[in-house]
Amino acid sequence: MKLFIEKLPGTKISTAPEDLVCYGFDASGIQVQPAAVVWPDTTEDVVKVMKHAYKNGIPVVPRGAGTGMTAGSVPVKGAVILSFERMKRIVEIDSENLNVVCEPGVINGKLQRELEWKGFFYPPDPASMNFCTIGGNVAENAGGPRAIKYGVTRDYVMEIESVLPNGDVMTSGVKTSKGVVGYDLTHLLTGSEGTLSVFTKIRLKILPLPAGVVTLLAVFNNLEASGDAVTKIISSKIIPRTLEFMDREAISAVEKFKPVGLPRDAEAVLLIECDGNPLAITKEAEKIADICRQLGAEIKMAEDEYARNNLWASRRAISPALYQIKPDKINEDIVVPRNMVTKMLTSLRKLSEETGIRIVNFGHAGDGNIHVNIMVDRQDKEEYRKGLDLVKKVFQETIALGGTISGEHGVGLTKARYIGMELSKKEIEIMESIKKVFDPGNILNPGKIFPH
Ligand code: 2HG
Ligand code: ZN
Repeated sequence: MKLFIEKLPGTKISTAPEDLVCYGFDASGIQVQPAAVVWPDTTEDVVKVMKHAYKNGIPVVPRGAGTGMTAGSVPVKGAVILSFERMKRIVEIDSENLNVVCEPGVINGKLQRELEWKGFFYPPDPASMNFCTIGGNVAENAGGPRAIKYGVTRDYVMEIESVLPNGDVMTSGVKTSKGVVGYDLTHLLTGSEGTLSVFTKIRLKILPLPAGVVTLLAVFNNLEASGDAVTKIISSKIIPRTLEFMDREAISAVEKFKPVGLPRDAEAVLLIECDGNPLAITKEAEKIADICRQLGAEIKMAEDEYARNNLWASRRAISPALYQIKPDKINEDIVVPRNMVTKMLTSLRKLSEETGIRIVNFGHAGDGNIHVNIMVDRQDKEEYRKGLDLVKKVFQETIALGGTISGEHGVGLTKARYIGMELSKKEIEIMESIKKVFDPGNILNPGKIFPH
Protein backbone atom coordinates (compact mmCIF):
# COMPACT_ATOMS: atom_id res chain seq x y z
CA MET A 1 0.00 0.00 0.00
CA LYS A 2 3.01 2.23 0.49
CA LEU A 3 3.27 2.93 -3.20
CA PHE A 4 -0.23 4.40 -3.26
CA ILE A 5 0.72 6.83 -0.54
CA GLU A 6 3.74 8.00 -2.51
CA LYS A 7 1.85 8.39 -5.76
CA LEU A 8 -1.27 10.02 -4.34
CA PRO A 9 -0.07 12.55 -1.80
CA GLY A 10 -2.22 14.49 0.65
CA THR A 11 -5.38 13.10 2.17
CA LYS A 12 -6.48 11.14 -0.86
CA ILE A 13 -5.66 7.81 0.68
CA SER A 14 -6.27 6.32 4.08
CA THR A 15 -5.49 3.12 5.89
CA ALA A 16 -6.88 4.48 9.19
CA PRO A 17 -8.92 1.81 10.99
CA GLU A 18 -12.00 4.08 11.18
CA ASP A 19 -11.99 4.51 7.38
CA LEU A 20 -11.50 0.79 6.81
CA VAL A 21 -14.56 0.14 8.97
CA CYS A 22 -16.71 2.84 7.38
CA TYR A 23 -15.92 1.83 3.80
CA GLY A 24 -16.27 -1.90 4.34
CA PHE A 25 -20.04 -2.29 4.24
CA ASP A 26 -23.13 -1.26 2.34
CA ALA A 27 -26.90 -1.47 2.93
CA SER A 28 -26.74 -5.29 2.73
CA GLY A 29 -25.14 -5.28 6.19
CA ILE A 30 -22.27 -7.47 4.97
CA GLN A 31 -18.89 -6.21 6.11
CA VAL A 32 -15.33 -6.92 4.93
CA GLN A 33 -12.57 -4.42 5.62
CA PRO A 34 -10.57 -3.10 2.67
CA ALA A 35 -6.79 -2.59 2.82
CA ALA A 36 -7.07 1.10 1.94
CA VAL A 37 -9.50 3.76 0.79
CA VAL A 38 -8.62 6.14 -2.03
CA TRP A 39 -10.59 9.28 -2.89
CA PRO A 40 -9.72 10.27 -6.46
CA ASP A 41 -10.26 13.83 -7.63
CA THR A 42 -9.78 13.34 -11.34
CA THR A 43 -9.77 10.71 -14.07
CA GLU A 44 -5.95 10.84 -13.92
CA ASP A 45 -6.05 9.81 -10.25
CA VAL A 46 -8.16 6.80 -11.19
CA VAL A 47 -5.73 5.95 -14.00
CA LYS A 48 -2.82 6.03 -11.54
CA VAL A 49 -4.60 3.74 -9.11
CA MET A 50 -5.66 1.27 -11.79
CA LYS A 51 -2.21 1.11 -13.41
CA HIS A 52 -0.65 0.38 -10.05
CA ALA A 53 -3.32 -2.15 -9.11
CA TYR A 54 -3.07 -3.88 -12.50
CA LYS A 55 0.68 -4.25 -12.24
CA ASN A 56 0.50 -5.58 -8.70
CA GLY A 57 -2.68 -7.65 -8.90
CA ILE A 58 -4.44 -5.57 -6.24
CA PRO A 59 -8.25 -5.81 -6.24
CA VAL A 60 -10.07 -2.48 -6.63
CA VAL A 61 -13.69 -1.84 -5.70
CA PRO A 62 -15.42 1.32 -6.94
CA ARG A 63 -17.89 2.77 -4.44
CA GLY A 64 -20.57 5.46 -4.56
CA ALA A 65 -22.46 6.05 -1.32
CA GLY A 66 -22.68 2.43 -0.22
CA THR A 67 -26.48 2.35 -0.46
CA GLY A 68 -26.46 -0.88 -2.50
CA MET A 69 -28.49 -3.81 -1.23
CA THR A 70 -26.46 -6.73 -2.58
CA ALA A 71 -22.97 -6.02 -1.23
CA GLY A 72 -21.84 -4.81 -4.67
CA SER A 73 -19.39 -2.34 -3.13
CA VAL A 74 -18.29 -4.53 -0.23
CA PRO A 75 -14.59 -5.29 -0.84
CA VAL A 76 -12.79 -8.59 -0.88
CA LYS A 77 -9.91 -8.81 1.61
CA GLY A 78 -6.88 -6.82 0.54
CA ALA A 79 -8.88 -4.62 -1.84
CA VAL A 80 -8.59 -0.88 -2.34
CA ILE A 81 -11.86 1.06 -2.22
CA LEU A 82 -12.13 3.82 -4.81
CA SER A 83 -14.60 6.21 -3.26
CA PHE A 84 -16.05 8.96 -5.42
CA GLU A 85 -17.08 11.60 -2.86
CA ARG A 86 -14.67 14.11 -4.37
CA MET A 87 -15.67 13.60 -7.99
CA LYS A 88 -19.07 15.20 -7.58
CA ARG A 89 -19.12 17.96 -10.17
CA ILE A 90 -22.01 18.55 -12.54
CA VAL A 91 -19.81 19.32 -15.53
CA GLU A 92 -22.37 20.59 -18.02
CA ILE A 93 -26.13 20.95 -18.46
CA ASP A 94 -26.73 21.03 -22.21
CA SER A 95 -30.19 22.57 -22.50
CA GLU A 96 -30.10 22.55 -26.32
CA ASN A 97 -29.44 18.85 -26.62
CA LEU A 98 -31.20 17.82 -23.41
CA ASN A 99 -28.42 16.09 -21.56
CA VAL A 100 -26.22 16.54 -18.54
CA VAL A 101 -22.63 15.46 -17.94
CA CYS A 102 -21.65 14.63 -14.42
CA GLU A 103 -18.98 12.94 -12.39
CA PRO A 104 -19.82 9.64 -10.71
CA GLY A 105 -19.99 11.04 -7.17
CA VAL A 106 -22.89 13.43 -7.89
CA ILE A 107 -25.81 12.65 -5.56
CA ASN A 108 -28.92 11.69 -7.52
CA GLY A 109 -31.22 13.98 -5.48
CA LYS A 110 -28.86 16.94 -5.89
CA LEU A 111 -28.84 16.45 -9.66
CA GLN A 112 -32.65 16.22 -9.63
CA ARG A 113 -32.95 19.53 -7.76
CA GLU A 114 -30.40 21.35 -9.92
CA LEU A 115 -32.23 20.23 -13.03
CA GLU A 116 -35.72 20.97 -11.72
CA TRP A 117 -34.64 24.47 -10.85
CA LYS A 118 -33.84 24.95 -14.55
CA GLY A 119 -37.09 23.28 -15.70
CA PHE A 120 -35.56 19.87 -16.51
CA PHE A 121 -36.23 16.39 -15.23
CA TYR A 122 -34.07 13.32 -14.62
CA PRO A 123 -36.60 10.56 -13.88
CA PRO A 124 -34.65 7.67 -12.23
CA ASP A 125 -35.39 8.09 -8.51
CA PRO A 126 -34.10 5.22 -6.33
CA ALA A 127 -35.57 5.32 -2.82
CA SER A 128 -32.11 6.34 -1.59
CA MET A 129 -31.97 9.27 -4.07
CA ASN A 130 -30.99 11.75 -1.38
CA PHE A 131 -27.77 9.82 -0.66
CA CYS A 132 -26.96 7.54 -3.59
CA THR A 133 -24.64 8.58 -6.39
CA ILE A 134 -25.07 8.65 -10.14
CA GLY A 135 -21.99 6.42 -10.56
CA GLY A 136 -23.55 3.80 -8.31
CA ASN A 137 -26.89 4.19 -10.09
CA VAL A 138 -25.23 3.52 -13.45
CA ALA A 139 -23.20 0.60 -12.07
CA GLU A 140 -26.37 -1.02 -10.71
CA ASN A 141 -28.74 0.22 -13.43
CA ALA A 142 -30.88 1.57 -10.61
CA GLY A 143 -34.63 1.94 -10.90
CA GLY A 144 -37.07 3.65 -8.55
CA PRO A 145 -40.79 4.43 -8.34
CA ARG A 146 -40.89 6.43 -11.58
CA ALA A 147 -39.51 3.54 -13.66
CA ILE A 148 -43.03 2.42 -14.52
CA LYS A 149 -43.47 5.38 -16.86
CA TYR A 150 -39.94 6.59 -17.48
CA GLY A 151 -37.76 3.48 -17.41
CA VAL A 152 -34.55 2.86 -15.47
CA THR A 153 -31.08 4.41 -15.40
CA ARG A 154 -29.98 2.53 -18.53
CA ASP A 155 -32.62 4.39 -20.55
CA TYR A 156 -30.86 7.67 -19.73
CA VAL A 157 -27.17 6.79 -20.12
CA MET A 158 -25.78 8.19 -23.36
CA GLU A 159 -22.03 8.18 -22.87
CA ILE A 160 -19.58 6.92 -20.25
CA GLU A 161 -15.93 7.82 -19.78
CA SER A 162 -14.34 5.00 -17.87
CA VAL A 163 -10.96 3.70 -16.81
CA LEU A 164 -10.32 0.08 -17.72
CA PRO A 165 -8.58 -2.29 -15.29
CA ASN A 166 -5.22 -1.75 -17.06
CA GLY A 167 -5.51 2.03 -16.70
CA ASP A 168 -6.60 2.83 -20.26
CA VAL A 169 -9.31 5.48 -20.59
CA MET A 170 -12.25 4.64 -22.84
CA THR A 171 -15.21 6.81 -23.79
CA SER A 172 -18.14 4.82 -25.10
CA GLY A 173 -21.53 5.91 -26.37
CA VAL A 174 -22.78 9.01 -28.15
CA LYS A 175 -23.54 12.66 -27.55
CA THR A 176 -26.46 12.40 -29.94
CA SER A 177 -29.96 11.21 -29.18
CA LYS A 178 -29.37 8.06 -31.28
CA GLY A 179 -26.38 5.96 -32.26
CA VAL A 180 -25.98 2.39 -33.52
CA VAL A 181 -22.33 2.02 -34.47
CA GLY A 182 -21.03 -1.28 -33.20
CA TYR A 183 -21.94 -3.18 -30.06
CA ASP A 184 -23.57 -1.11 -27.35
CA LEU A 185 -20.73 -1.04 -24.81
CA THR A 186 -22.26 1.87 -22.91
CA HIS A 187 -25.31 -0.12 -22.02
CA LEU A 188 -23.22 -3.18 -21.25
CA LEU A 189 -21.24 -1.12 -18.73
CA THR A 190 -24.52 0.13 -17.27
CA GLY A 191 -25.52 -2.49 -14.73
CA SER A 192 -22.10 -4.17 -14.77
CA GLU A 193 -21.84 -3.66 -10.99
CA GLY A 194 -18.33 -2.22 -11.03
CA THR A 195 -16.85 -5.36 -12.55
CA LEU A 196 -15.81 -4.10 -16.00
CA SER A 197 -14.56 -0.52 -15.72
CA VAL A 198 -14.46 2.45 -13.36
CA PHE A 199 -16.74 5.30 -14.45
CA THR A 200 -15.26 8.77 -14.34
CA LYS A 201 -17.78 10.81 -16.37
CA ILE A 202 -21.36 10.09 -17.37
CA ARG A 203 -23.62 11.81 -19.91
CA LEU A 204 -27.31 11.40 -19.12
CA LYS A 205 -30.39 12.22 -21.11
CA ILE A 206 -32.77 14.70 -19.45
CA LEU A 207 -36.40 15.64 -20.12
CA PRO A 208 -38.50 18.77 -19.73
CA LEU A 209 -40.06 18.94 -16.27
CA PRO A 210 -43.69 17.78 -16.44
CA ALA A 211 -46.14 20.65 -16.02
CA GLY A 212 -48.23 19.02 -13.32
CA VAL A 213 -48.33 16.14 -10.84
CA VAL A 214 -51.27 14.55 -9.01
CA THR A 215 -50.71 12.21 -6.07
CA LEU A 216 -53.25 9.71 -4.75
CA LEU A 217 -53.24 7.22 -1.94
CA ALA A 218 -55.57 4.27 -2.46
CA VAL A 219 -56.33 2.47 0.80
CA PHE A 220 -57.35 -1.20 0.62
CA ASN A 221 -58.78 -3.51 3.24
CA ASN A 222 -57.99 -6.50 1.13
CA LEU A 223 -54.55 -7.51 -0.15
CA GLU A 224 -55.79 -9.23 -3.31
CA ALA A 225 -57.83 -6.16 -4.29
CA SER A 226 -54.70 -3.98 -4.18
CA GLY A 227 -52.86 -6.39 -6.50
CA ASP A 228 -55.85 -6.55 -8.83
CA ALA A 229 -55.95 -2.75 -8.93
CA VAL A 230 -52.38 -2.74 -10.30
CA THR A 231 -53.35 -5.01 -13.20
CA LYS A 232 -56.59 -3.09 -13.85
CA ILE A 233 -54.90 0.33 -13.88
CA ILE A 234 -52.25 -0.81 -16.35
CA SER A 235 -54.75 -2.56 -18.61
CA SER A 236 -56.97 0.54 -18.62
CA LYS A 237 -54.20 2.02 -20.81
CA ILE A 238 -53.06 4.59 -18.27
CA ILE A 239 -49.42 4.59 -17.30
CA PRO A 240 -49.12 6.55 -14.06
CA ARG A 241 -45.67 7.81 -13.16
CA THR A 242 -45.67 5.75 -9.97
CA LEU A 243 -47.73 2.82 -8.74
CA GLU A 244 -46.19 1.88 -5.42
CA PHE A 245 -47.44 -0.79 -3.02
CA MET A 246 -47.05 -1.14 0.76
CA ASP A 247 -48.51 -3.97 2.79
CA ARG A 248 -49.87 -3.74 6.34
CA GLU A 249 -46.51 -4.49 7.98
CA ALA A 250 -44.67 -1.93 5.85
CA ILE A 251 -47.27 0.73 6.69
CA SER A 252 -47.09 -0.01 10.39
CA ALA A 253 -43.25 -0.01 10.47
CA VAL A 254 -42.91 3.26 8.61
CA GLU A 255 -45.65 4.95 10.64
CA LYS A 256 -43.72 4.13 13.81
CA PHE A 257 -40.49 5.40 12.26
CA LYS A 258 -41.69 8.46 10.36
CA PRO A 259 -45.37 9.10 11.00
CA VAL A 260 -47.24 10.90 8.22
CA GLY A 261 -50.72 9.56 8.92
CA LEU A 262 -50.79 6.43 6.74
CA PRO A 263 -53.80 4.24 7.65
CA ARG A 264 -52.37 1.64 10.05
CA ASP A 265 -55.45 -0.55 9.90
CA ALA A 266 -55.35 -0.95 6.10
CA GLU A 267 -54.24 -4.22 4.49
CA ALA A 268 -52.39 -2.35 1.76
CA VAL A 269 -52.01 1.04 0.12
CA LEU A 270 -51.05 2.11 -3.38
CA LEU A 271 -49.21 5.40 -3.80
CA ILE A 272 -50.07 6.58 -7.27
CA GLU A 273 -48.88 9.60 -9.15
CA CYS A 274 -49.69 10.92 -12.63
CA ASP A 275 -47.72 13.67 -14.32
CA GLY A 276 -48.03 15.77 -17.45
CA ASN A 277 -50.59 18.23 -18.73
CA PRO A 278 -52.72 19.31 -15.73
CA LEU A 279 -56.04 18.72 -17.52
CA ALA A 280 -55.03 15.30 -18.81
CA ILE A 281 -53.66 14.09 -15.48
CA THR A 282 -56.78 15.15 -13.57
CA LYS A 283 -58.79 12.90 -15.88
CA GLU A 284 -56.27 10.05 -15.55
CA ALA A 285 -56.27 10.34 -11.77
CA GLU A 286 -60.09 10.25 -11.71
CA LYS A 287 -60.11 7.13 -13.82
CA ILE A 288 -57.52 5.45 -11.57
CA ALA A 289 -59.49 6.46 -8.47
CA ASP A 290 -62.65 4.92 -9.98
CA ILE A 291 -60.84 1.64 -10.68
CA CYS A 292 -59.57 1.50 -7.11
CA ARG A 293 -62.96 2.43 -5.62
CA GLN A 294 -64.62 -0.34 -7.62
CA LEU A 295 -62.20 -2.70 -5.89
CA GLY A 296 -63.25 -1.37 -2.50
CA ALA A 297 -60.53 1.22 -1.91
CA GLU A 298 -60.85 4.56 -0.22
CA ILE A 299 -59.03 7.37 -2.05
CA LYS A 300 -57.08 10.17 -0.46
CA MET A 301 -55.53 12.96 -2.50
CA ALA A 302 -52.33 14.83 -1.56
CA GLU A 303 -53.63 18.39 -1.19
CA ASP A 304 -50.35 20.19 -1.77
CA GLU A 305 -46.61 19.88 -2.30
CA TYR A 306 -46.04 19.48 1.44
CA ALA A 307 -48.44 16.53 1.70
CA ARG A 308 -46.91 14.95 -1.42
CA ASN A 309 -43.36 15.30 -0.11
CA ASN A 310 -44.41 13.79 3.21
CA LEU A 311 -45.90 10.76 1.51
CA TRP A 312 -42.74 10.22 -0.51
CA ALA A 313 -40.45 10.73 2.46
CA SER A 314 -42.46 8.04 4.21
CA ARG A 315 -42.28 5.70 1.22
CA ARG A 316 -38.52 6.19 0.96
CA ALA A 317 -38.11 5.43 4.65
CA ILE A 318 -39.70 1.97 4.54
CA SER A 319 -36.43 0.14 3.99
CA PRO A 320 -34.68 1.52 7.12
CA ALA A 321 -37.96 1.46 9.11
CA LEU A 322 -38.13 -2.32 8.83
CA TYR A 323 -35.18 -2.75 11.19
CA GLN A 324 -37.64 -2.03 14.02
CA ILE A 325 -39.22 -5.41 13.32
CA LYS A 326 -36.04 -7.51 13.42
CA PRO A 327 -32.34 -6.69 13.54
CA ASP A 328 -31.77 -8.12 10.04
CA LYS A 329 -33.66 -8.33 6.79
CA ILE A 330 -33.00 -10.41 3.75
CA ASN A 331 -34.38 -8.11 1.13
CA GLU A 332 -35.11 -9.20 -2.38
CA ASP A 333 -36.39 -7.31 -5.38
CA ILE A 334 -38.13 -9.86 -7.51
CA VAL A 335 -40.19 -8.86 -10.54
CA VAL A 336 -43.17 -10.76 -11.89
CA PRO A 337 -45.31 -9.93 -14.92
CA ARG A 338 -47.72 -7.21 -13.78
CA ASN A 339 -50.74 -9.48 -14.07
CA MET A 340 -49.10 -11.90 -11.60
CA VAL A 341 -48.72 -9.40 -8.75
CA THR A 342 -51.78 -10.68 -6.85
CA LYS A 343 -50.67 -14.28 -7.30
CA MET A 344 -47.17 -13.50 -6.05
CA LEU A 345 -48.48 -11.57 -3.05
CA THR A 346 -50.75 -14.44 -2.03
CA SER A 347 -47.91 -16.95 -2.46
CA LEU A 348 -45.70 -14.78 -0.25
CA ARG A 349 -48.38 -14.63 2.43
CA LYS A 350 -48.68 -18.43 2.30
CA LEU A 351 -44.90 -18.89 2.55
CA SER A 352 -44.80 -16.61 5.58
CA GLU A 353 -47.65 -18.47 7.29
CA GLU A 354 -46.08 -21.87 6.57
CA THR A 355 -42.66 -20.96 7.94
CA GLY A 356 -43.63 -18.56 10.72
CA ILE A 357 -41.10 -16.06 9.33
CA ARG A 358 -42.39 -12.51 8.87
CA ILE A 359 -42.24 -11.24 5.32
CA VAL A 360 -42.86 -7.56 4.63
CA ASN A 361 -43.72 -6.63 1.06
CA PHE A 362 -43.66 -3.27 -0.63
CA GLY A 363 -42.28 -1.75 -3.79
CA HIS A 364 -42.84 -0.86 -7.37
CA ALA A 365 -45.97 -2.92 -7.97
CA GLY A 366 -46.71 -1.16 -11.24
CA ASP A 367 -43.54 -2.79 -12.60
CA GLY A 368 -44.38 -6.09 -10.92
CA ASN A 369 -41.30 -5.34 -8.76
CA ILE A 370 -41.88 -6.41 -5.16
CA HIS A 371 -39.38 -5.84 -2.36
CA VAL A 372 -39.75 -9.04 -0.40
CA ASN A 373 -38.21 -8.42 3.01
CA ILE A 374 -37.66 -11.59 5.00
CA MET A 375 -37.28 -10.44 8.60
CA VAL A 376 -34.79 -12.41 10.67
CA ASP A 377 -32.19 -12.20 13.39
CA ARG A 378 -28.86 -13.44 12.04
CA GLN A 379 -27.78 -14.40 15.56
CA ASP A 380 -30.66 -16.86 15.69
CA LYS A 381 -29.05 -19.50 13.46
CA GLU A 382 -32.23 -21.52 13.01
CA GLU A 383 -34.29 -18.47 12.02
CA TYR A 384 -31.59 -17.24 9.65
CA ARG A 385 -31.36 -20.63 7.95
CA LYS A 386 -35.14 -20.69 7.54
CA GLY A 387 -34.93 -17.19 6.06
CA LEU A 388 -32.35 -18.31 3.50
CA ASP A 389 -34.46 -21.34 2.59
CA LEU A 390 -37.34 -18.96 2.05
CA VAL A 391 -35.29 -16.91 -0.43
CA LYS A 392 -34.94 -19.96 -2.64
CA LYS A 393 -38.67 -20.66 -2.48
CA VAL A 394 -39.47 -17.04 -3.30
CA PHE A 395 -37.15 -17.19 -6.33
CA GLN A 396 -38.64 -20.51 -7.49
CA GLU A 397 -42.15 -19.05 -7.37
CA THR A 398 -40.99 -15.85 -9.11
CA ILE A 399 -39.40 -17.77 -11.96
CA ALA A 400 -42.40 -20.10 -12.24
CA LEU A 401 -44.60 -17.02 -12.73
CA GLY A 402 -42.33 -15.77 -15.54
CA GLY A 403 -40.38 -13.29 -13.43
CA THR A 404 -36.79 -12.35 -12.62
CA ILE A 405 -34.92 -12.54 -9.30
CA SER A 406 -33.70 -8.93 -9.41
CA GLY A 407 -35.34 -5.86 -10.87
CA GLU A 408 -33.09 -3.16 -9.50
CA HIS A 409 -30.66 -4.16 -6.75
CA GLY A 410 -28.37 -6.30 -8.92
CA VAL A 411 -26.60 -9.56 -8.11
CA GLY A 412 -23.53 -8.41 -6.15
CA LEU A 413 -22.52 -11.00 -3.60
CA THR A 414 -25.87 -11.87 -2.09
CA LYS A 415 -27.55 -13.17 -5.24
CA ALA A 416 -24.51 -14.68 -6.96
CA ARG A 417 -25.33 -18.21 -5.88
CA TYR A 418 -28.81 -17.95 -7.39
CA ILE A 419 -28.11 -16.65 -10.90
CA GLY A 420 -28.14 -20.19 -12.31
CA MET A 421 -31.82 -20.40 -11.36
CA GLU A 422 -32.54 -17.78 -14.00
CA LEU A 423 -29.65 -17.69 -16.48
CA SER A 424 -28.61 -20.60 -18.70
CA LYS A 425 -25.07 -22.06 -18.59
CA LYS A 426 -24.41 -20.49 -21.99
CA GLU A 427 -25.44 -17.03 -20.82
CA ILE A 428 -23.23 -17.26 -17.74
CA GLU A 429 -20.34 -18.51 -19.90
CA ILE A 430 -20.68 -15.55 -22.29
CA MET A 431 -20.91 -13.10 -19.39
CA GLU A 432 -17.78 -14.59 -17.80
CA SER A 433 -15.88 -14.29 -21.08
CA ILE A 434 -16.89 -10.63 -21.33
CA LYS A 435 -15.55 -10.09 -17.82
CA LYS A 436 -12.23 -11.70 -18.91
CA VAL A 437 -11.93 -9.43 -21.96
CA PHE A 438 -12.29 -6.30 -19.83
CA ASP A 439 -10.49 -7.58 -16.77
CA PRO A 440 -8.13 -10.49 -17.52
CA GLY A 441 -6.46 -10.21 -14.09
CA ASN A 442 -9.82 -10.19 -12.26
CA ILE A 443 -8.87 -7.16 -10.19
CA LEU A 444 -12.03 -5.09 -10.62
CA ASN A 445 -14.66 -5.85 -7.98
CA PRO A 446 -13.80 -9.56 -7.94
CA GLY A 447 -16.21 -12.10 -6.49
CA LYS A 448 -19.35 -10.29 -7.64
CA ILE A 449 -22.15 -11.55 -9.90
CA PHE A 450 -20.62 -14.98 -10.65
CA PRO A 451 -21.09 -17.87 -8.23
CA HIS A 452 -17.57 -18.83 -7.20
C1 2HG B 1 -36.84 0.78 -2.21
O1 2HG B 1 -37.52 0.78 -3.23
C2 2HG B 1 -35.44 0.24 -2.28
O2 2HG B 1 -37.22 1.29 -1.15
C3 2HG B 1 -35.09 -0.65 -1.08
O3 2HG B 1 -35.20 -0.39 -3.49
C4 2HG B 1 -35.90 -1.89 -0.99
O4 2HG B 1 -35.18 -2.41 1.25
C5 2HG B 1 -35.69 -2.80 0.21
O5 2HG B 1 -36.10 -3.97 0.10
ZN1 ZN C 1 -36.87 -0.25 -4.92
